[in-house]
Parts: sequence; structure tokens; C-alpha cells
Amino acid sequence: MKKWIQEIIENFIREYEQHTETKWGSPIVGFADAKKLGELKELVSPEHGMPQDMISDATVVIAYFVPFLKEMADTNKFEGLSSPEWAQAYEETNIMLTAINEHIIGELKNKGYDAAMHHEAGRFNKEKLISNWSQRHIAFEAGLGTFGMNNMLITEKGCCGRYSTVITNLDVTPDSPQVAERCLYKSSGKCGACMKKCPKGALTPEGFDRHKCYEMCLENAEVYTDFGSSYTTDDEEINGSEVCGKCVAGMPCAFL
Ligand code: B12
Ligand code: SF4
Ligand code: SF4
Repeated sequence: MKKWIQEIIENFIREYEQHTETKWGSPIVGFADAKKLGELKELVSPEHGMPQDMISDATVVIAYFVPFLKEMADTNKFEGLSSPEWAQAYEETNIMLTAINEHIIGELKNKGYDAAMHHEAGRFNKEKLISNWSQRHIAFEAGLGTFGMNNMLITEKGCCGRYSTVITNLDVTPDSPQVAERCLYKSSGKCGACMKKCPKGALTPEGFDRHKCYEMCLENAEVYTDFGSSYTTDDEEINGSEVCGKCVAGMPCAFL
């Protein structure tokens, strides 16, 4: 079943990228146990969404990672603002992920299963800078990777890419989280390149400061207004691509 879903996503991307500037690598897929995600209510907040909000007999959440290509990521290795390629890839990928999810849902429904996206997945609280649907945590539960000091979930293919999820009542055995750390700092105390690279000092051994990070994302959003804006509405003061990614592009964990 995992192979079938992987192929659905892969085939969709290959067709989709005929019409976009951004191109992508091959996706990785995992299944998070829908019953175990209740812990997110304690870990994150009581408002965090549950698979059962959408499908009462949900069994798993399909989590997948779509890697960027190294050539695109390398355009964003340098200091300063993000590269235009990075900003465009962010917007094009967000639109594509919704289209992929709709396609997966259609394919599952054709086979007689129920499937849905969570309604909280496409937004986040602009003051708290927290979403009620953590794509990363669900992907972690689905065994896709471990967290790095850059706060990214690092997969077997690296961390330079994006995650999405689809809830379903498919009859499959869920995956388990991985245990071996992929971050060099966490596994051996070496590296720390992401913390040195961050222009806002948002990454330290003590953790991630999302408000400092957001300042940089807004600086980019003021400049990159031509590629769309996944997370803003027209009435917001800054209405562009909220990106940065200097703690990802060019890092040793970006592509594995
Ligand atoms: C809001 C948001 C932001 C905000 C606030 C930052 C933040 N909260 O992370 C801003 C705009 C600043 C931002 C910045 C960026 N973002 Co952002 N963002 C989101 C969004 C929409 C919600 C994140 C959130 O609040 N989740 C709820 C909180 C509670 O969960 P969480 O952030 O996932 O945190 C979990 C882990 O960090 C975890 N954790 C940390 N260490 C460990 C260790 C263990 C063992 C465990 C169990 C958990 C754990 O604790 C939390 C619960 O598990 C997600 C998409 C989504 N809906 O998930 C993308 C997302 C997190 N962003 C992403 C990216 C790529 C970026 C940027 C690089 C920007 C860019 N594209 O250029 C930067 C990177 C910042 C950084 N170093 O984290 C990707 C991350 C991909 C990856 N490989 O992990 C995501 C998942 C989008 C996607 N669809 O792929 N982002
Ligand atoms: S750059 Fe180094 S320290 Fe930072 S997450 Fe990657 S491996 Fe870990
Ligand atoms: S995205 Fe930029 S500002 Fe945010 S943590 Fe990474 S390097 Fe720092």
C-alpha cells in the first residue's frame, strides 16, 4: 500500500512539474498511527487537531516528504535574503501539496476508503506562530525522520523539502518513529552549522525562537511579492513569501 501511495505521489509530481519552474525529487511516505496522535494535545496544545475530527474511524495519517533538488537549494546558500528560486519553490510547492492531497483522497475514495486533509493544516496563528496541525510531528510519528538542531525533520534523503499529510481509514500497519539521530550535533556534538548560519540567532542549543525567525521571513516577504503568498490574506500589511531557509540550504543534513 505504501508503494502504491508513493507511486501516486511520484507520478503526480512528474506530470505537475511539466508546468512549474520548480522541480522535485522522489517522495518518501510513512503511516502515523491515528490513535497515538492524542499526545499532541498535551505536547502542543489542547487545540491541536486530531485525525478523528475529520474521519471518525481514522486508522492512520499518511505523511509524505517531497524533497527539493540540490541545484535549487544551492541558490539559497548565500548570506542575506533568500534566493528568488527558493521563494518561488516555497509557493509552488505549497500549491502542489494541496493538489497532491486532493489526488490521493480521490484515489482512496475510488477504492472505497474515506480520506481527508485536516482543516487546520493550511493555516497558523500569526501571533503565536503555531499551527494546530503539526505536519512535522505527524511525519515523525510516521517514521520519516528525526529532528535536527535546525528544527527540521531530517529524513533518509535529508531535510530540504516539504511535508504534507492525508487522514484515512486505510487498513495498514502504522510505522514507528525512528530512534537514530540524523543531526550530527545531536548524535556526536559536532557540526552546529545551522546555528552559526541563522541571520537572526533564532537557533541555539537551548532551542528555536520562532519570533526571531519570523522577523527574517517577513523581511523576505516584503521583497518576494510576485510568487503568491501561501499563508497571508490580501488585507495583511506584508503580503509575500514568508521564507528564509538559510538553516537548511547548504547544510550537511540538507541532502543525504
Ligand atoms: C508556523 C510555521 C512557521 C513559522 C513559525 C516557526 C515554527 N513554528 O516552526 C515561521 C514562519 C517562522 C516558519 C519558518 C520556517 N518554516 Co515553517 N512552518 C510553520 C507551520 C505552518 C506550522 C508549524 C507549527 O507551528 N507547528 C506546530 C508546532 C507545535 O509543531 P512544530 O513546529 O512542527 O514543532 C514540533 C517539532 O519542532 C518538535 N520537536 C523539536 N524537537 C523534537 C524532538 C522530538 C524527539 C520530538 C518528538 C519533537 C521535537 O516539537 C514540536 C511537536 O513535535 C509548518 C507546517 C505545519 N502545519 O506543520 C511549517 C513548516 C514547519 N515550515 C517549514 C519550513 C521549511 C520553514 C522555513 C525553512 C521557511 C522556508 N520555507 O524558507 C523556516 C524554518 C524555521 C525553523 N528553523 O524551524 C517546513 C519544515 C520542513 C522540515 N524539513 O522539517 C514545514 C513543516 C512546512 C512543510 N509543509 O513542510 N514556519
Ligand atoms: S546543520 Fe548540523 S547541527 Fe544543524 S541540523 Fe544539520 S546536522 Fe544538525
Ligand atoms: S529560517 Fe532563517 S531565520 Fe529562521 S531559523 Fe532558519 S536561518 Fe534562522
